Amino acid sequence: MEYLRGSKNYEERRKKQYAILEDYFTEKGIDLEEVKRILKKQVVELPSWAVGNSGTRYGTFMDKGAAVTIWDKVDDCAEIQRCLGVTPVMASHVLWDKTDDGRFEPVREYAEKKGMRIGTVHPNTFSGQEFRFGSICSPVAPVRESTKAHFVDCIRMAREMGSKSIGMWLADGTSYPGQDSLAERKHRLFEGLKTLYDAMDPDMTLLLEYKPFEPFFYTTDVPDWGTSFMMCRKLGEKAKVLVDLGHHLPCTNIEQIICSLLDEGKLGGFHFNNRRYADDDLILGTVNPLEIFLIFNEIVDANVRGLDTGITYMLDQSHNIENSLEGIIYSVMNIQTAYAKSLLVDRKILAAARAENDVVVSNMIIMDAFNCDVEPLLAQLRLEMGLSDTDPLRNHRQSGYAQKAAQERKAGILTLGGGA
Ligand code: PSV
Ligand code: MN
Repeated sequence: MEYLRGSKNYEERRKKQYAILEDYFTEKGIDLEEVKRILKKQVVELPSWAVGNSGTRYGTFMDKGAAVTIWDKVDDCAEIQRCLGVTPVMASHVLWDKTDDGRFEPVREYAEKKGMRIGTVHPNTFSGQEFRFGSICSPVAPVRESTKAHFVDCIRMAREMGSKSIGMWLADGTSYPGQDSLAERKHRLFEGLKTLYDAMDPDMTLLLEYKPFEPFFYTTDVPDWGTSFMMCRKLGEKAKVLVDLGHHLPCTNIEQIICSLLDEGKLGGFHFNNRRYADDDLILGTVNPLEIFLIFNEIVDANVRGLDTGITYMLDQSHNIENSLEGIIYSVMNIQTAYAKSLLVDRKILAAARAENDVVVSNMIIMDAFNCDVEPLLAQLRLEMGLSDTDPLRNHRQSGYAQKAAQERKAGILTLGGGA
């Protein structure tokens, strides 16, 4: 289907709109050159586990040509990068990213050939019979020991792939009161994480994820940002909190969590997804783009205050009814839209309004930026980045990549059941 964005007039209009935007923001003292410079530097890691056929625990709808092997996944991520220019990194999940001989240097070499590198490596502590009562928090000592050995092996894989970060999500928890000693589980948690932390190279970072429930429903061993923060603080400098948007209870104010973690120098990264209900993992920003904008607004605010944020941005999604590559491209576009808008907040006038406790105008200033149409700015950005089309989705659709993959690849399921 040819959407309006395909027409030549639309592109021409965009150029004129960009000139108007530039004029408007220059008058406000906001330099669009600087805004573009920041946007060009942003890097979003693509989840290897999102590009194949994946689904929910109820089933998987198949797309012909979806990635099956790790090599297909690198190819798909390189195609996404060709269209977006800000996604030269593929995050890896050791559960699904396998090589025939267990060696991972070839993955690094293959990725490099494709203009990509490997980002955050995610250990597996949830898929396997041994994890019935947890992994490092399990009351079963041999399971704790084999999980620690797995951690050490994950560091080897990360080294071989040239990755500098480990993304740790523990499925551990209990389902019933009385099932296990919560205090002992907390101690086991720290001991297990310490093994992982100590095995890391000095230039590696541990990103510790939290989640309030699932697959266990009475307690989760790392249920919230406070627990993750506490563990990271005890572990040391190289450990930081990973915020997966889906892992919050309804009404949680995520931007406030972001602000606090940034202020404490402990925000490590994001797993972005749509977050309508827990781990829904759908296209980011399709239901509540305001939330994404407000999160970026806190990041920009921290930067303006001189904090070194150094955040690892990742997607953690699993596309069920939409085509994966298209869902991912659209998600990154939504990230860029939110980031661009947050860079347009008139912070000088906002400070003045706040000084007068003018709550209505303060909010209006924020919303003015949110309501600004940044498409002409992003189109200009993509032109300057040398992308072959200002619309990444159109770029992908017109490339013939999907049709070629459908002809060349064998059909297969990457993940069985359970969305990411
Ligand atoms: C768990 O729900 C999670 O968010 C963790 O990041 C996992 O590693 C990922 O999804 C894939 O299952
Ligand atoms: Mn996640």
